[in-house]
Amino acid sequence: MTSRRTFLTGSAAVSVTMAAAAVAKSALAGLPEPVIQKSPNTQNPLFPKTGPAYNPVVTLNGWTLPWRMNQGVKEFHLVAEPVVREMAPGFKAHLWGYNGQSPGPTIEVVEGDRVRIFVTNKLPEHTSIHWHGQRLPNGMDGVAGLNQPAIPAGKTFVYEFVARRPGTFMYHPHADEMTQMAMGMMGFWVTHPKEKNPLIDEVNRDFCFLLNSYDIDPGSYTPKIMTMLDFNIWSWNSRVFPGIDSLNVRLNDKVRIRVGNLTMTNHPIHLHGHEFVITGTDGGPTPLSARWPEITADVAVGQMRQIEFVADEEGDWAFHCHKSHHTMNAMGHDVPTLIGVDHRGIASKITQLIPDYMVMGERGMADMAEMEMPLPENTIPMMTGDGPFGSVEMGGMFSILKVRKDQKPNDYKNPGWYKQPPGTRAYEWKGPAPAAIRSKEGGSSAMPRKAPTSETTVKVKKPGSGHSGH
Ligand SMILES: [Cu+2]
Repeated sequence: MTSRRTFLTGSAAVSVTMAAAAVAKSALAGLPEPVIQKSPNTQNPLFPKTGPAYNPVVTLNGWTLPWRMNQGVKEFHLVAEPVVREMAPGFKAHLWGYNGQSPGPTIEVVEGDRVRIFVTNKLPEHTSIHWHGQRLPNGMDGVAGLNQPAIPAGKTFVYEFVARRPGTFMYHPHADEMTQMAMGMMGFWVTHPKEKNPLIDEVNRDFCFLLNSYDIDPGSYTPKIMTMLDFNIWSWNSRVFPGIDSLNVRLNDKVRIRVGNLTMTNHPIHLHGHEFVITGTDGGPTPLSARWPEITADVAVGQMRQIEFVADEEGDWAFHCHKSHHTMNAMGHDVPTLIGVDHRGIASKITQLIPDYMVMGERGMADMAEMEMPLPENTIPMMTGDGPFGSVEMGGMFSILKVRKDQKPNDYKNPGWYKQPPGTRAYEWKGPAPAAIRSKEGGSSAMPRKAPTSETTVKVKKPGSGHSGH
């Protein structure tokens, strides 16, 4: 975490009081110095040093924007600009974002705060910011052309309103929206309740991230901006597994996870090992009578969901989108299903023409995770992530909830792999395998056939049935 100049120096956890005190009164009339983030790693939460205390959120592979107090107003400075985002180790994308990263920093305030946000446009075209879910004066809603003129390239606009209701929100441009969202312009917004709210529980850990998607050809850096539905990179906060940090919590912590969807499709977000309830949406806290246990929360396009649970099962629990192609990375789509196809002969013929040719998919796609196929530079492998027992065969929208007895309160460090107690892991059956009993009875059906028709014969190829493969 570095700042461009000296205002608000130091880490994301910089004391806002101290930073503000270090600035002469006259400087408060000027533009707050923007804080720029260089790291794609999850930053520590930003504890408030003034105003009501709250338990701050942790943005997965992101950070919270420091602010300054100016005569009772919380002032933030967002800079819309081109950024290089490391989406996973070995894979960088040329995106547009805010203050050095995509998504932009999380803005965290308290219900009733008067907020002033300076937005400087360093993009090559005009932009605006819409504050998704906020109650605000019409002229602050950020739809270019409707509520305000667009912010021209090189100019700074000021938004100001009171954060009137607590909850889970986001921000994004409302000018050339398809391009700017396809390029990664978005950010999270959390408004904490001012006082105890019967519908808002206090939690030990409060995580947030945005669902986003890109269309970046293997070997290239810049998203295709005309893609409407056929995206090939499915990310959380512009990171893909194994580049997404784990959610590290202490056993019996009450955990809240806030998710917003700025992709063009829905994402059923699924947690292993626990049940949760949806306690809020971008519309506000969910009434108690409308909460029920779930293990998958579908987050539709433009929606936000906050889920809560007690992390009372130790272990490393998968947490992912349940659309299986969203837990894969950039891939060609035109791959036929080859399961069960016998490649003998064909491969050797093709190899005479294309020396690097590899047979794929004959036994399923799991081989892909192990194969060291030559990939173009700046391409993330399709399925990857080494776990304690081999490849996790996942990419994209996948992470891990790590629940540990000895994780310290407010410690968000990755505790490493879970050590399972002896005798609690699935194991190989080594006894005899009796032959399957097959029924010799003829079946009956609701509409029996009059006479047998000719049968189509399909040969089933089983692993270890003599074909040696490659
Ligand atoms: Cu998904």
